[in-house]
Amino acid sequence: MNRRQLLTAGAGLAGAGLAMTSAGRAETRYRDLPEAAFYDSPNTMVPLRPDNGPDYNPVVTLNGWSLPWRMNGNVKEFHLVAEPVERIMASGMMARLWGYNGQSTGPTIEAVEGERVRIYVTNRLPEHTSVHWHGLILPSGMDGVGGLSHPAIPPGKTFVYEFDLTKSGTFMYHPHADEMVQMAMGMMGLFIVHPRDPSFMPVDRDFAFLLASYDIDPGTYIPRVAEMTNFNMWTWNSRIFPDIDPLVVNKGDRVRVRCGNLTMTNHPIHMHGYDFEVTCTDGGWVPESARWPEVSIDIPVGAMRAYEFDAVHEGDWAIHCHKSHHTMNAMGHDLPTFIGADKSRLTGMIRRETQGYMPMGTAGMADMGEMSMELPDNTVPMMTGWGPYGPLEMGGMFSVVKVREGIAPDDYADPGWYENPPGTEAWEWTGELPEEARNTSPETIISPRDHVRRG
Ligand SMILES: [Cu+2]
Repeated sequence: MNRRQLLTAGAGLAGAGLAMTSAGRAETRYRDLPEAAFYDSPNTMVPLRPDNGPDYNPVVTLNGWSLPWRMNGNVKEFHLVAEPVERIMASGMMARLWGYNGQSTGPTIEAVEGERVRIYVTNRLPEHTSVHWHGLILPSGMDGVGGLSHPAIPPGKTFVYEFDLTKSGTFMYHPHADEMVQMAMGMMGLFIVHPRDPSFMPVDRDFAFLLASYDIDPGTYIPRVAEMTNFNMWTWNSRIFPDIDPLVVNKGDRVRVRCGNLTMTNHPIHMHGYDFEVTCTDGGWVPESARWPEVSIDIPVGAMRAYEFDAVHEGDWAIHCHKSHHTMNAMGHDLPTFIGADKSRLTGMIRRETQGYMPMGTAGMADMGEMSMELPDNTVPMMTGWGPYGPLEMGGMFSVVKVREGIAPDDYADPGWYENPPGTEAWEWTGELPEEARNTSPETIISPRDHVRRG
C-alpha cells in the first residue's frame, strides 16, 4: 500500500475550538493541522475499518480509497488537499487532472450519522476553490458555494468546514468555485454517512463510484475544460475499461452499489444477471414500500443512486452504462458508415499510395476489437479488453461483477474468469436447421435482398 497516512488521535488538542469571526469566516485556533494522507496508487484500497469512533461497515471505493481521520475529542477531523494530480486512467493513458490528496477522484470521506466532522481544506491549486457537500444538511455558511456561503479559499490557504452529520446516506463533494473548470479537471469525491445503528440496512459489500467525463485528445494529457457535450473519456472514479476493477462478490452476500453522476449527461447503469431496487438516493433512504424492481438505473446529472441485491447467481456479470458510446474510449464521431459498401476498388487505389491499407467498417466494426493499430502516445483503443473467449470490444464505463462461492470477507482480489458449468453455455449448432420464420411483406423490406445477403 503506497500511502502515507498518519493521523494520531487528538494528541494535545483538548480545549481548542473553532471560532467564527464577525465576517463569518471560519478560523481555527489549532496550531497543528491533521497530517494530510496521500494515496498514489490507482488500485482499489481494501476498505478502511474504523479503529476509533463509532463502528460501521466501510465502503469499497472502486479504484480509490477512503480518507483517514483523527478523533479530536468527539469531533472527527479530516484534511483534504486540493491539488494538481496525475491519474492513470488505464494502462497507457495518463491524465493531468486536479483532485484531492494525490488522486482524482478524491478520497471517499466516511463518517457516522450523529458525528460532528471538521474538514480542513488546503488549496494547492493555482486558483481559488471551495468544497460543496452535496446532499448533506448543514448550516448555510458551510455549504461551500464560493462567494455565497463564504469567500472562496485562496491558493495556499486552508479553510475549515465543520458541521454535524444529521442523517446517514450517500453523498458527494465537489468545488463550487470556477465549478465548470474544476469539475472538468476531475475534482470530486464521495461522502458516505453510515447509519448510527449498524443493524440498519446492513450489507456485506458496499461498492461506491462517481461517474466523470473528460475530453482529452489522443496524444494530450489535460482535459479540454470548455467542452460541453462531446466528451471522449467516460470514467468511473476517473478510470476506464479495461482498467476499472471488477466488483468481486461472495455468493450469497447482500450487495450495495452506490453511484453518483458529475458528468454533463445521464447514465443508465445496467447490471446483468440480477434485478434489484434503488434503496437510497442523495436525498436519503428509500422506504421499502416505495421501491420497484429494475435492471437499469438511470443516474441523472448531479444525482446519486444506491441499489441493492442478494448475490445468489454465480458468474461474470457485465455492469455498464447502457449508452453504447459511453462504453467506448477516445473515438471520432464523424465517421461515415460503410456497412454494405463495396470498397474493393477504393482499397486498390489507396493501396497504391499507402501500403498495407485495410478497409474497415464494411461488415461492422467488431474487427477493431482484435486489431492492434498504431496509436498516438497516451491513449487507449476505443474498444478493447479481452475475456476468456475473445475481445470484449468495450471501453469507458464498463466492468464485471464477479460472483463466486467462497470469497472471504475483505477479499476483493480478481478471482479470474468464471467457468460456466457444463451444459450452461451457448454452443454452436451444427445439425439441421429448423425452417426460419420470415416476414416477406414488401413494405418491410427496405433494401434489395441480394445486397443484405452478400456477406
Ligand atoms: Cu453513460
